[in-house]
Amino acid sequence: MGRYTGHADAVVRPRTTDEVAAVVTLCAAEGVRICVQGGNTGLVGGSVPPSHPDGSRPTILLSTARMTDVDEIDIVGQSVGVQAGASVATIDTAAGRAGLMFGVDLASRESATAGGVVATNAGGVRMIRHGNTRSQVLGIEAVLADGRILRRWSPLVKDNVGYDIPGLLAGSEGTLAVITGVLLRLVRPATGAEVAVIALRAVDDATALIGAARDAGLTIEAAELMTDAGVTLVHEHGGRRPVATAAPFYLLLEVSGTGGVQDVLLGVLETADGVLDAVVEPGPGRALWEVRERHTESISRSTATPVVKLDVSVPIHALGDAVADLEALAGSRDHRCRPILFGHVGDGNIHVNLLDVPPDDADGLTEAVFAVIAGHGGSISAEHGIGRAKSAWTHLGRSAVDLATMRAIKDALDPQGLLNPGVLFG
Ligand code: 2HG
Ligand code: ZN
Repeated sequence: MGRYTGHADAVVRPRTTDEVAAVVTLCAAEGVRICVQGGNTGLVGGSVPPSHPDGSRPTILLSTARMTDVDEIDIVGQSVGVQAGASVATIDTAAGRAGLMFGVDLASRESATAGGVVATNAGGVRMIRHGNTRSQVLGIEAVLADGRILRRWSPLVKDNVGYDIPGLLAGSEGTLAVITGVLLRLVRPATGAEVAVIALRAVDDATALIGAARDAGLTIEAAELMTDAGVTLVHEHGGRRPVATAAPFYLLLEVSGTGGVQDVLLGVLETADGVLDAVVEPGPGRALWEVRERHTESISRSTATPVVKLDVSVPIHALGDAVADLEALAGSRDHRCRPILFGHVGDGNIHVNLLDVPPDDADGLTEAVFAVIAGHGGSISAEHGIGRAKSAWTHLGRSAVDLATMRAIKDALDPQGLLNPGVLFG
């Protein structure tokens, strides 16, 4: 993104949990701060060390790049234990060899790591079907801020003894412990999947179509919204236009079911409102997915100033109005920039990307977007987390008591404030 820079006095690349524990023990004794980095694909600056003003404590970058082991798949129990640095693609490939899959998928799958997606509770394109990363975590191994190793590692589906520590570390953004390993739930891949890109007149046509597909008995595997501006930008960077007819909005819909999925899907498309054109591709539909997955990179290559990237969500019934308000805001006299909106429409999640924003207007524009989202009862962070990008605005998403509770947990687990300083709490 070209937005975040920082300083590390050293980089350590441990291979084992014991090595991580040894490093953290030393850091705790010497008051050294630790920024953990997995694939470094996060979009809120959470894996970039802080800058280094005079007199600040030394910081190390702890990279999980060498912690890439993937255990043997437990086919009956549908789970796998992995080290934190194993990539999402590696885990999914290993699961695939056993006839299973990892329920989390995202465009950065080749680089994003297990530790990173758990630490950020990543959402991704399969969330509508299998839930977020937190729901895939059966067990966790982590090094606490004092160097002790915490291991809750049970494949039991039912195990109700006290606090949900794996659930707490999921989404903790490196602020509570260093995640070194994860025991992940695996899921069964869809049968008979079909992928369609549908050119649509309006956002509300997309949500109605998703409902109609469900009513027709189809299972929604993914539902992604794109705009003409986004598709055109990807096309300018070498991507294919998915549908011949240009339209204000496009819905990428992946559905599955038992028998005759394509016929059922075509029936839904024929009767749905606002459909201007559509193309259907059986199987994994990689060619159709390409245009969606190339959005982030095409955006980064097209903006004159660092992109203002805001990952927000609104109730599904408010999506159409929220998108209209955001586009109007970007074109208003007060804030001139180029908006590219896309995202996981089935989850009410819009990725607001604002290009060519004058640097002195980045914060003002961010606040204006958050005001629109608040007006529709939405969230300032749908799936990317808080990181450094949004730490000044957590009060817009959580009450004072809620924030104080988070702070109390942080202080209890990391009393010296060594783990990922500047992230989440600012
Ligand atoms: C995606 O859905 C990612 O592709 C990135 O969450 C979103 O670049 C973005 O705004
Ligand atoms: Zn996303």
